[in-house]
Amino acid sequence: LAEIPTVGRLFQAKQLAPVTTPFAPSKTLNNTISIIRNDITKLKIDCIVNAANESLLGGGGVDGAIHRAAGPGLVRECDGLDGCDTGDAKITSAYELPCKSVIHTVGPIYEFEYRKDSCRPEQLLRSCYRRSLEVAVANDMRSIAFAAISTGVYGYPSGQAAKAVLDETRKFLEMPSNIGKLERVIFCNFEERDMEAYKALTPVYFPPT
Ligand code: AR6
Repeated sequence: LAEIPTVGRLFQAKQLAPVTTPFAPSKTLNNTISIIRNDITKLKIDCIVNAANESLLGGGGVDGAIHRAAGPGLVRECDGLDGCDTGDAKITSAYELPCKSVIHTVGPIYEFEYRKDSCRPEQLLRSCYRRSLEVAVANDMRSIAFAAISTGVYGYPSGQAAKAVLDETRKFLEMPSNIGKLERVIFCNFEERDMEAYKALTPVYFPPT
């Protein structure tokens, strides 16, 4: 974990352009958040969050990469979970992965949910992150890394996703009952466009101190 820099450290090292933000700067919160570009299956932390589908039985993208790296034990355990609703999250062991547990969340299919109600994709994406963080805390996880849920084949625009994710995460970490529970929350991106979105938006939600 010490090798993964937090935004607290990055903001100290770099002079950032002034940001307009309604959020108070917090050294503690900034030392909790990391933005990295990596293969999430390589992270030696407590838990990683998979962008699954409602069946929980595997698929392409990061889901495929996680199942391949974990080995067949993972799909056997997932098979016993009776699927997962969109916006919810369930935890399993990590099998051959270097992390301890995997949290599987199901993000919204952007266009499908948007057609029902334009607010639904954001509500469901926020719910994915909130539920994953709740499940992590309930299972005594101290460090968690998120793949960029829904921004691949499910089509959620990167910038809009990053806004909802950072806002929901800040709110979660600030709740009195959650303070001190998570040592590190890592946003583990794969695509440059997600990195750009997080780099631009993190100082708004976690302003430099
Ligand atoms: N590590 C980190 N991020 C990754 C990795 C990796 N190894 N591989 C891909 N990504 P997606 P979704 C990024 O499509 O949009 C599956 O078939 C990827 O570049 O994996 O939520 C499921 O079974 C993108 O930025 O998930 C579902 O059916 C992000 O992970 C469906 O896809 C999410 O892209 C879920 O779609």
